[in-house]
Amino acid sequence: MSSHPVSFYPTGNKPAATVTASVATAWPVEDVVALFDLPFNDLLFRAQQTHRAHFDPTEVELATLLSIKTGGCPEDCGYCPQAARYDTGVTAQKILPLDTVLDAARQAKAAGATRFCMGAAWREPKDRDLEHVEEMVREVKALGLETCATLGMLGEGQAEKLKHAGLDYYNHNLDTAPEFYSNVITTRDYQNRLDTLGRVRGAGIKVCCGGIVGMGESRLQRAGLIAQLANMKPYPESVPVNHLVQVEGTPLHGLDPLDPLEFVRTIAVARITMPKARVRLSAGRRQMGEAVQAMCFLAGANSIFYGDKLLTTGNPEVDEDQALLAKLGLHARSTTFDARCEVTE
Ligand code: SAM
Ligand code: DTB
Ligand code: SF4
Repeated sequence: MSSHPVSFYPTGNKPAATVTASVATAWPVEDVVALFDLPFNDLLFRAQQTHRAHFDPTEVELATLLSIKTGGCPEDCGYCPQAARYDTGVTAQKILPLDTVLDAARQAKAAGATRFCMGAAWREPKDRDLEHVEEMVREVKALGLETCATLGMLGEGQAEKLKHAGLDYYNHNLDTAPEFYSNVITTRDYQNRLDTLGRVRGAGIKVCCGGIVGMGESRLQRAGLIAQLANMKPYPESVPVNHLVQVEGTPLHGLDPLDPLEFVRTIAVARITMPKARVRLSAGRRQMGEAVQAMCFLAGANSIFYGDKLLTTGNPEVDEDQALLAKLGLHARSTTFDARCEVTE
């Protein structure tokens, strides 16, 4: 059993027989490591079995991202091109006007996306910023898209306002294991992130929470991140697994790249430990190539960011993604109602 404070390991969602006390861990980190250590084929077989028990294995969700407020962020996240303190060539911009956001949302819908995620380079939104975002959420939702926002830490009452505006998902990542966290970020701590996630849950908004791999963490630390996510009660409905996009000027630029098979393993372990979640193959696809992406789908990824840009960095072109999905016999999810993603246990 780990020596972390219990608040990092809330009671989890494994079958009751294996839960022996109210603080029992659904996925002790050593069980997660054991999954990572399986022979590759065994791990992928288990992930496929889990995936097929809960989802149509040929269906992939398409989520389009838009940076509604780019750059100039006061935080020091070591991977992020939008942190003002790093010289990355990203210039700070003001929040986008509503019309620009709605044009992008209409285009995303026309291209086949069902979810639209609005991202802002804030430590936390000010109330007057939030009012703009609430308006965006209301209008994007009215177009018939699922709405998601990622705006940084939320304060008292802010999640409720977003819920009232019609927000379906809030994205706030744990990013990495608690043990590795301070190597990457010092301007906010792990508990701050858990607090925001608690507010999101408390307001009845679905949780989109994942992390980044390839930041120099160990396998044990990758397992630690997955254990954190899987042990939330309930675990997140949506789990973005990002491969670090190395951006010149950020402290994490120049690291040795992660073995792509280790990335595939991370997806498989996320699928097995969070069977009903949408596991999103997120940042880093452009650098990955088709074969690695195909393995990620085999490992249980069933969502991607779709559109030629993430927030500030590139993503595969829409045509390329359409061709890849066709080549693999995958099809885009067509509805915004996802009963299987109602994670209740
Ligand atoms: N500012 C808000 C926050 O940090 O919560 C929202 C936007 S932030 C860019 C959202 C997430 O994008 C981060 O938590 C991180 O997981 C991911 N991200 C940022 N830069 C990345 C990079 N270079 N490679 C991979 N993922 C990245
Ligand atoms: C998430 O987990 N990944 C997305 C989204 N949530 C907001 C962001 C990826 C950002 C990659 C770097 C960039 O484009 O700036
Ligand atoms: Fe700011 Fe978010 Fe980037 Fe961190 S990840 S520097 S909080 S925009």
